[in-house]
Amino acid sequence: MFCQTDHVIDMPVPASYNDITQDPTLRDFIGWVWYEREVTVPARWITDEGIRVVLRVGSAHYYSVVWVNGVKVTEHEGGHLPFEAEIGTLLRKEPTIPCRITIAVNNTLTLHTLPPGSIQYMNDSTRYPDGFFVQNTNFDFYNYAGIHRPVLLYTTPKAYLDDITVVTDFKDNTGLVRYSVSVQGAASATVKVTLMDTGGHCVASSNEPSGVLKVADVNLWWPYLMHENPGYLYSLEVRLMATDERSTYEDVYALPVGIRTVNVTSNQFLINNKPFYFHGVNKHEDADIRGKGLDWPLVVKDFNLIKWLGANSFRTSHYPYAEEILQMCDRHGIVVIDESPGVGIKDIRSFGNASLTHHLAVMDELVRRDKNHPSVVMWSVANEPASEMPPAENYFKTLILHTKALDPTRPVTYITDSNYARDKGAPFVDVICVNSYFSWYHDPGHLELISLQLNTQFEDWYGKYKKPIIQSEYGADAVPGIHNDPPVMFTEEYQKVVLQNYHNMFDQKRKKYVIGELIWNFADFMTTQGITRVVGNKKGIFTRQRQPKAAAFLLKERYWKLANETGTLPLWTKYPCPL
Ligand code: BDP
Repeated sequence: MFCQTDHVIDMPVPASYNDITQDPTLRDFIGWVWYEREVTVPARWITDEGIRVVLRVGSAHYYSVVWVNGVKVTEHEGGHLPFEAEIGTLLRKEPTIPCRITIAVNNTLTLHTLPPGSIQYMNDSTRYPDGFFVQNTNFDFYNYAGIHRPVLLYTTPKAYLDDITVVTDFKDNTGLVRYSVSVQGAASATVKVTLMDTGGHCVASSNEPSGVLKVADVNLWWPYLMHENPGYLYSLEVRLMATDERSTYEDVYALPVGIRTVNVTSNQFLINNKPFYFHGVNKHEDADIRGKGLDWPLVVKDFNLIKWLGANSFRTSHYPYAEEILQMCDRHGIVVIDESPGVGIKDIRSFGNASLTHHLAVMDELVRRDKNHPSVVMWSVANEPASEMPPAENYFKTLILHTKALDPTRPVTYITDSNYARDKGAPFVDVICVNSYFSWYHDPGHLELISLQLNTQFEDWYGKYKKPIIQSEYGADAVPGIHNDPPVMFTEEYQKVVLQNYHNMFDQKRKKYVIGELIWNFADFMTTQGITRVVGNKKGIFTRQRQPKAAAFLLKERYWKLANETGTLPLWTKYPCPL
């Protein structure tokens, strides 16, 4: 039984709740918030017992409990991945009243959540009121909360397609699509799979729930700027038929399939056996007003900016992004390093069994969600953990081996800022990803040191591990419109010169073993308040409103030069449509 509270406000979904009102306590709120709405479902969903009704939450940050008509249907831990519950029986219990969906969401982070955090009570009553506490975290973005992605009701037949796994390969001109279909709710079923090209023509088919489809004259999936026609997607139509004593069920799912391979050597990253150089960005799900809520105009704007920049890739720093974004990457050929929310693991207590068990479960959810995206070419299990701490060795060995077992087809990494000699997890990764901020956090103001220090960084890591290296973050804050020549920190000029110095060294090393460069950051983003942040982190090459700073033009010039040198430009760049 629920009582209506006296303080109920309108709250959009999807959106973070923090920046929607003028209420400072809601902006910085820690604890439970409650969402509720009533929906009327089609009558057939109630009368037809052969229909499964599913409630799907795209993501809610951080811990969620879900009720339907006052009955608890599920709980979920973790802020960036979807979860579901079957609710058909509850609708049928009270068919005359609308369906009431209640979701309680708690954003508290503890030592065992991902990302971790801690609640600190301030007990000095001369300085703090009774019960005063703060949420401490070790990551540099605002802990936006609420229901961040769409909440959907959908139906399937009682016998349904539960999962599809696709792994692709090719030999000469023939594409190979290894697939397996998992079915639920039927003792026996027939499955028919048909692979269609973009013209809707069947190119291969089978009547088995698993097998290998052969595609003659295959159109491979290529990254943007590596091929004239990037992001080619076939469609795998999977059709399930099952019968029981009552009825016949038919479930159909169309999965976009990009046929491509990924391999890593000691100094190269290969897509379809050709060297791929990551020239891209790190992003955040972050914007004015909606915080981390999915926002289609913003998503499309960002893809336009990525393509304008000549970027071919991004990392989902520092958590899994909305699957709608990955679908866009598949279609546009934007390559993704898919990162777990393992950011800010700095406290030794966050390396224990409770944390590891949860981290493994998050990798299960992430791989299950994203395994079929051709754009995803590597998993990143964490960002800048305290990888020099002794427990990091066992933690990352377990985590990386687990992820490889879940998905043997993709390389696995984590992002380090640790010293090469002390890093405990590096032996287990396939690609070394290093973040460094020379002339910013180290030797601030000393631009002249970048090339020496960056050279040392690369030689040390490569010398010890003989694995390809991505510069997974580098950059400098620039407050837009602030200028100084000679460059000083926080000006647009300084940000540019930091980038130029890094680029000079990348150009020396990319012929050898450096396989990528990802700027920190694509756009300015919100952080917790602190003395080093002026309304957020300003390392974006675009402002938070997506306007370019001087560095954006520098990067654009470089990325298009790299594209011209290493890739094949898409047809539209040669024959642009008139605006
Ligand atoms: C890096 C972190 C990133 C921060 C960045 C910065 O990975 O999350 O935002 O530093 O301080 O170390 O700008």
